[in-house]
Amino acid sequence: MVWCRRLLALASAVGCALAQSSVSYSDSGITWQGIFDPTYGVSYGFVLPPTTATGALAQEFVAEIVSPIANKWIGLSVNGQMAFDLLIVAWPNNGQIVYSTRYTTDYIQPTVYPGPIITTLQSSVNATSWKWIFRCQNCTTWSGGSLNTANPTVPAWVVGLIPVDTPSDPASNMAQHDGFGFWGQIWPLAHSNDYNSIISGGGSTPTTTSGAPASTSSAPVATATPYDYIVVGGGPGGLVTADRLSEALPNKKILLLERGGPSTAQTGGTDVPPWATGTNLTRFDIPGEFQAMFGSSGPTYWYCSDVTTFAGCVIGGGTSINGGLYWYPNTQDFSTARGWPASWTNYQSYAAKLQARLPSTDHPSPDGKLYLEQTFPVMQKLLGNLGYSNITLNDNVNFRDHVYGYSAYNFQKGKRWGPVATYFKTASARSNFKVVYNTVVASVARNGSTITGVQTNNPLIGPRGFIPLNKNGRVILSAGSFGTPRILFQSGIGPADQIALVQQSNVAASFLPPKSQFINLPVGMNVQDNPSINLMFTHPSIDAYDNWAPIWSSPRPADAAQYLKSQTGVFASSSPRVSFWSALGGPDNKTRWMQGTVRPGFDSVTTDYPYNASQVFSITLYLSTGVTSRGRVGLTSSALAAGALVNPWFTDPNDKAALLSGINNVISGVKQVPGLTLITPDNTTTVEDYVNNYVNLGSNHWVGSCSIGKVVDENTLVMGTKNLFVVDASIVPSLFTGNPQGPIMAMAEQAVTKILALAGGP
Ligand code: 6FA
Repeated sequence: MVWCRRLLALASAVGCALAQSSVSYSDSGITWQGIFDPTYGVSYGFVLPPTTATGALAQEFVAEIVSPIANKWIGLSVNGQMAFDLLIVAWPNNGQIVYSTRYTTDYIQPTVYPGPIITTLQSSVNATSWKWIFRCQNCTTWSGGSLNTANPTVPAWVVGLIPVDTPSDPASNMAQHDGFGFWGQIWPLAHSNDYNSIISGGGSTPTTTSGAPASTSSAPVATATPYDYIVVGGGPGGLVTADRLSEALPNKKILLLERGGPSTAQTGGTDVPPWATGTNLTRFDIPGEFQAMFGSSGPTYWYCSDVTTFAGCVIGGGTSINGGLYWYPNTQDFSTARGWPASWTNYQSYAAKLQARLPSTDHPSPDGKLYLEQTFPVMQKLLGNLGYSNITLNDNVNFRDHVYGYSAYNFQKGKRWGPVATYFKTASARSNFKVVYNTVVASVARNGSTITGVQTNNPLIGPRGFIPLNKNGRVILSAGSFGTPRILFQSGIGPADQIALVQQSNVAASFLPPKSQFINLPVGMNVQDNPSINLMFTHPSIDAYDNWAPIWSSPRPADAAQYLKSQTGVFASSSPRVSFWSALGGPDNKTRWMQGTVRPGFDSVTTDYPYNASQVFSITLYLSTGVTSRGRVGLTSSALAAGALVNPWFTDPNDKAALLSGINNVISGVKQVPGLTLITPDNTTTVEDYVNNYVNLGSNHWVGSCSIGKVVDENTLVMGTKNLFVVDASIVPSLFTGNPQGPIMAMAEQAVTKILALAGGP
């Protein structure tokens, strides 16, 4: 089995930010330079020989791994890479530690690598944890690589929760790891004049770890800076919130914690496609690289590794990796009919604030021209015949029945723009604002209903990663529809079954408050996501743009050159070109809206027809506002991954019936457009069967897991707490009319205004 392609790309990304750096700590009588990872509860430490060492002694180190027993195997990558790096794997078996050094030249199962000599200096295995202290000789050079201890480097750890195939065999195969991470190892501080004593067994006192390492002396300790507001998560909700807080409260300290790293060049991102080498145009900056986000170009480190659906885990959250479709909110988006409290319906001034900061465009190329627009005239014929009108969609936000127009984006200057180039930029310029990357918030610490701080995996910013609040301070969770519920569960807030899962995790359980302080709220319930169906067509006029396949490594030269020269052309836009809406009746007499998004190319074609792949385009039909189906999100594994527990699509058959009628209506117009052929579904599949058997109905627009009125009150305060707020998609009680990032930012503008106005804050 493979380990993980992501190691390579992440190492370079983390190298820019190094948010979690090693610190000095003591364990077993040895002073280590290393880190504590609270997600899996593991300490990793190193000691180097004195700086005066020469010869063989200069080519070795001593290291330790201290892990909860729940981790079945652990790996270290000395330089943070998968291929051409020295890898060390270890696991407990029958009271002993079994280990080997490994190596690979590709992203496949690493095999045993014979050069290094490992000697166990100390090991212990008990019911709750295991510890391994070892000497690694001939470990600073290997085939094609070396460890340079003169400077800090970025090693990586991996954790496997599934036992290796043959635990007694040091050469055993293992499945892909369940978690991984990087840190900045400050090697120059790892040298020890006691090294000779350590390798001969002196300078250390054998100990047996009891309980999770998080509660032992093995966790590094740093001093804490308290903050007035801690915002967790740098997606659209968090960025608008952090910016407005730092603007309104110049004398208060605002901290933004983001679990991912940089994205666009403005944020320190350096992930530039090969055709743009030498520029600062990263994959996150170039809208036309959107389709390459889905993995055709290799590692996909920008997605949250522990969320079982697509979710962005870099600064900007979803807005840094999404298609950029951007709709201003309309009246029904914030209506009481859609679950909003009456105090929220006056949304227009907040939408206006958003529009002033981040206007939309339906002509994303700065030269004002439209590119790759062949789908527009085809859709004009198809939808025109069906009674649709052509409008400028964001100029007519309340007109959403039988309308179509050019897709609107939040791109500017030919680049992805969104909340990162606006709200985050202004916040970052303020001295009262600080952002820390690569820092996962596991939980909030609380004393009953009062939050006292946040527990992170970053020991550099607080003792064992803990960051306290100032008096009257507040925490705002903006970790998204999956991330925020997980933090709440790990803080003892949510349904009993989810907190019970946290209690089963050694490390996470150690941060829970006493049972008497658990708060039972329907966190994770009431979830919605647009059910969506793709239809694929061909038309002789269409340019399928090679189905976007070469856009990362070998795009069409003229388009690449044009973009590099002036950020104009095809690459100034993501893939969608046309958007449309209509209102649908349902068997239950409720109105549901349907949105359509049209783009050249396709995801997959299933057809008995011969078809010309260079002429394919797709229409995605989503059921939008008015959807009545609901699902549930929560913890999906013992490693506390997050995902859907109950899929939210078509739990009400009336939703399916409504969408089916909308699909049939669009298909009914096909025959009237010369040259237009529906290829998926083809004429061997009925539309009904196609919809019934559709595998992934999701749209990545999840809302509702901390719905306003159910989990948070009308000030977005988590019920039962005094100073914990949520501002992200999770508080949205019902799906918006269009793709959600615009209304989410307008929501955040309103939420932060309410939070600032609420008495009792800092
Ligand atoms: N929405 C649109 O309006 N238009 C689109 O074109 C569109 N396309 C997509 C799309 O193509 C994909 C693949 C995805 C995944 C989403 C799309 N969306 C689109 C939806 C839109 O991006 C989301 O609805 C929107 O970003 C949700 O905003 P939130 O603020 O609620 O949450 P995010 O997930 O964006 O951000 C959460 C942040 O918190 C991330 O930066 C994450 O790294 C961070 N975080 C999570 N857990 C954390 C933790 N424990 N500690 C610290 N940080 C954490």
